[in-house]
Amino acid sequence: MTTPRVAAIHDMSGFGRCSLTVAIPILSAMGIQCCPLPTAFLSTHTGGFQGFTFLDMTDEMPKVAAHWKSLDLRFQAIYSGFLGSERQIGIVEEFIRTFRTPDALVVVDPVMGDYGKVYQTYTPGMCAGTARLAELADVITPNLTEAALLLGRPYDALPAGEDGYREIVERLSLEGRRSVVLTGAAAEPDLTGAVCFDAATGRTGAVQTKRVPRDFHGTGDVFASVLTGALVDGADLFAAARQAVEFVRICGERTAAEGLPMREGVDFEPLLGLLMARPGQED
Ligand code: PXL
Repeated sequence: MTTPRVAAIHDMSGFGRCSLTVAIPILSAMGIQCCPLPTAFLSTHTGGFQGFTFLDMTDEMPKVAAHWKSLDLRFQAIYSGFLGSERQIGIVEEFIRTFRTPDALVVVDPVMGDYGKVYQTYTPGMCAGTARLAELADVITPNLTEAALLLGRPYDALPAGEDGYREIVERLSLEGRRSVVLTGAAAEPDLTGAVCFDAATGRTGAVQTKRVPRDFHGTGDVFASVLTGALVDGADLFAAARQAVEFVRICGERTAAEGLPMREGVDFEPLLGLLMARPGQED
């Protein structure tokens, strides 16, 4: 069997563990070739650092896509995340239209914000564009902030609790046409995880684990990367979400024990070996 290939369209932040510095090692550990299409190069991510550099890669992206097309490259999945400009929305849409095949999976992580706040570099136009881009996805992985933006509702007015989260994922499914994995969704106070709608079966349900009582930067990227890898590996949506939920929990427990600052992300590198054995795979 040939090694599956994923086109990963995210920024590269040199320090802080998110986006490509998370997606490349995680997908590789899961036995998947990750082909990065960087949207921007930053010295650090934008959450908790001042004075970060930002090199916009917008002009480079169509050239990379054209070269890949000329090589007749095929991808088992296209996985997008943090974008660097409003113009990139159309470029990523075009990339999906060009490289999508009937068997390929399109995962759009509609990265826009967290904890009720939009990220510093995300303009209202980028948020509107992200919602449009997400319409092309087979699977989206919003957190609660991004779900509120996609639904056009105030963050504080979102329905809560498991029933509320079920309502959110069903509303975000575009009448059942796309799968939705809502992250950071706690069905009970001591738990956290995801609430999912699976377009393949029409089933909605919660995938929960013990909550680590601390927040970390970049866990959305760790989650979506494991989820994408597991889906490419043939897991169904709930099994893939279980693997992602458990890996993020284990990373969080280790990082909390070490007392790392939030902005450094989760200390996942020493745990990559677990992805070869896959926690939660038995579900
Ligand atoms: O984890 C999302 C993310 C990705 N990339 C960059 C970010 C953020 C969140 O702040 O700043 C550059």
